[in-house]
Amino acid sequence: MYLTAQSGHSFFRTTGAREASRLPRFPRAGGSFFSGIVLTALSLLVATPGYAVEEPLGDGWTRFALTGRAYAPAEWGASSVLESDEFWEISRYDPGKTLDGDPGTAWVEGAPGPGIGESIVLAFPGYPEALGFINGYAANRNLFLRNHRVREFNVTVYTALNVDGFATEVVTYYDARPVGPARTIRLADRMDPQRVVLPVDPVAARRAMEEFRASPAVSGWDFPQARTMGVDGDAGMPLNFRYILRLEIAQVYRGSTWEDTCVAEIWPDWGEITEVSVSESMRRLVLTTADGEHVPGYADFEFVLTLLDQSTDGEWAIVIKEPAYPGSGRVHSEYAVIHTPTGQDMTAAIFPDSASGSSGVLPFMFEEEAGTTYVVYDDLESGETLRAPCVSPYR
Ligand SMILES: [Ca+2]
Repeated sequence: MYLTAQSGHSFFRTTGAREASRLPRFPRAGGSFFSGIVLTALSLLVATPGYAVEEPLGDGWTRFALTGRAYAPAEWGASSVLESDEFWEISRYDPGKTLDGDPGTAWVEGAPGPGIGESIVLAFPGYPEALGFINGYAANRNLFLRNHRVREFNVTVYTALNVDGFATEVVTYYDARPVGPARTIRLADRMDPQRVVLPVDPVAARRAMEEFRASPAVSGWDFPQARTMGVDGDAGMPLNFRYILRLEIAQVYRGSTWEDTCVAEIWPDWGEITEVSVSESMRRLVLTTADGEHVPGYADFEFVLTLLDQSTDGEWAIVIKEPAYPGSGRVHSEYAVIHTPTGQDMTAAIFPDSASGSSGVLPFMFEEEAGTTYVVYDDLESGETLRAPCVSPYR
């Protein structure tokens, strides 16, 4: 809608050893003055998906341009991405790969060398107590060791807002102010999941958000987007508030082969989830945290959701999915077991041996025993009532 020229990325970035061996589809920058003009024009027409174009606006404001999808717990972007010169498609190393529930895919920065100073940016509607990480290129041990892993991130927390509609078809823009200076977190050099506490604690972050909302700039509609649009509070335009975490690579564990730093997965630890509910549209699960924030749990826009049960800790939910658009070919109701912090449908992983997949079982409640959550289900073939342990995407 308010399309502005994106800066800060280039199709001609040198993107590490793996990339260097590939034939570029376009001449490199500087090779021809003319091609530079043509490609600059192209870059304005085609927004590159998955980029945080971070733009300082002065007066303490930074603007982020972030991508999202309905079922992800955060919106995302990155300062660079390997193989992002193919701008008509999303790179297989897009930062969104840290939010896909698949440890076999990763964000890979695209700067020369180990990517010190490159950043991944995540925007959350609530403030997580900690972040979960799967470090490195974790598809297998060999790839993990051959690529760099993150040793330290410098983390800056921002309070941010977006005037509803201040976006393109690809990115949403957030005007943000930092909550204090960047502070360092350290990750372990291992492939299995790790939990890292954030340098700004949830109490301080929420207080900063309250102050941000009440500040003269925000409450008086004197922030960059409002000034650009020439609107004030009387226009009745909704504001979307986010906590933005900017994770800048400060140090790496060196890989043996490639000069590429990778992160396979990042997910929010919301702390205690007190309630799982279905949104008014009936397409999403909404989680309520202990602090009363509402954060995304799961969404599938092809289905209407009904909540059957949730685990005591709110980490698991059973939903019935009924086709939202009858006649689209998907006529059967489905039962799904959802891991709510990551928004992942784990049904297939929990019932891998069922002859007809998830349609051969009827999960209906949770049980907890010795710290493990079990889903209780009817096996439609045998008629038995059985239970299976819930399998987290990261264990
Ligand atoms: Ca991944």
